[in-house]
Amino acid sequence: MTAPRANLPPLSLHVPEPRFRPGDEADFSDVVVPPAGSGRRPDTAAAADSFHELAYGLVRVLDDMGHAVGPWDPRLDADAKRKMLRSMALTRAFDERMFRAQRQGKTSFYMKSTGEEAVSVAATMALASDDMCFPSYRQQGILITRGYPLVTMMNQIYSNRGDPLQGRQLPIMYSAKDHGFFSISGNLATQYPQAVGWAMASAAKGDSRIAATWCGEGSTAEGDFHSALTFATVYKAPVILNIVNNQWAISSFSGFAGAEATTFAARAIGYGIAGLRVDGNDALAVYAATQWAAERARTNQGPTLIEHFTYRAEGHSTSDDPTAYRSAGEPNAWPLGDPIRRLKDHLIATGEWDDARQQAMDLDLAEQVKAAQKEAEKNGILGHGMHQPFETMFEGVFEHMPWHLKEQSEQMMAERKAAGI
Ligand SMILES: Cc1ncc(C[n+]2csc(CCOP(=O)(O)OP(=O)(O)O)c2C)c(N)n1
Ligand SMILES: [Mg+2]
Repeated sequence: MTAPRANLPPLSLHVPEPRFRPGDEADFSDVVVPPAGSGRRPDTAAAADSFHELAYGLVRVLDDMGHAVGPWDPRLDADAKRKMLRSMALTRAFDERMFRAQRQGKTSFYMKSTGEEAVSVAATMALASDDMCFPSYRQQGILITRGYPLVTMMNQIYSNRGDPLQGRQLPIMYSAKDHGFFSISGNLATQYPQAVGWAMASAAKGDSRIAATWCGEGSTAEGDFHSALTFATVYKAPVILNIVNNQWAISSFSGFAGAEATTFAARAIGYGIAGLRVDGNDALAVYAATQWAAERARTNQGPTLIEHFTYRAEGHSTSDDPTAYRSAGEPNAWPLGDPIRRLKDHLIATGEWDDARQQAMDLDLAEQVKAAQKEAEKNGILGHGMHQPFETMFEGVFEHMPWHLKEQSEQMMAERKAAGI
């Protein structure tokens, strides 16, 4: 090693450090939360470089009194808002039940979306039912909003006889082509280039369907994220690129993906893509932003990148213990509140809902989830025998099974027979 030059300061690296660790008091008073209704809503035909400030602001509709205000208010009727509330509450009830099922040993793994329900549910409501979604593992609200059977979701989680994926995917990594829900992959951010490619194909065929994709803020550090943005901007692909900034990537805080330097929505600017930063716990803002981005995509204005500023209120997965690395006070100190409570308060403030109806709804949803679980468990749970024929492990990859797989499958069956199993 050559000696450093004495007349220059030694170089050093900046290593990000989260602000609060276990035992610290969480204080988010310096997080800038602009008043609801304060940001402008450009025309959907406006050039992407004419509203850069929206990548640094925060689109918000619901104010502290529960009123919907400003140019982004999507002016939904009460029925649509009640459906939105119900789908978010159902997603939470489903998460609660499946989390417990994992703790009871009925499945090996589960991931909740607590606190982030608006990001999947409200966005799905703003899309057409045949638009194609390329989610990460934390947007189960898409399937729930589109009415996918809860029993089938649970069958997948239990990897049982009713699992349409025959136990070959990790629990919660659903795939539902007929519900416009692309197979979830454990490899972070692969869904981004896939969504852009699908959107490009849709346009190349002269179709009218658009694509939407979601990834976590941590996943934006993947190369796939950046190559997807390049393709999206070059070809003006009809795609909505969602970043769910829930502050954490397992135990790594958002600073490791670049959050100390700028916003995630600002990634859009370097690519010449329309960028919006949205209050992800405000279901009406998520709806409005998605509707705006969908209109841009449908009218060939190109892609929109939306950062949903939110907070992962619980652990990363059932394999995680967040008390080991973050302050226990963070979820409560988080300034944007809870998405379900905020929409509920809004509906009550406008006289379209009340506490008694909320309670009845929660009871009804809990019963619905419980009944679905009972049904799914008839098809088997973890550790209670083999739920799929052994040879299925070789099937489903190739349209016609190649000779070497046939050979391996036959060998396995012969060995099992010889061993008397
Ligand atoms: C390519 C790749 N690298 C690492 C992992 C391990 N891993 C799984 S989830 C995760 C954190 C992702 O965080 P984020 O993108 O913020 O999404 P969130 O879990 O917060 O929704 C990591 C590192 C992986 N699955 N794939
Ligand atoms: Mg995250």
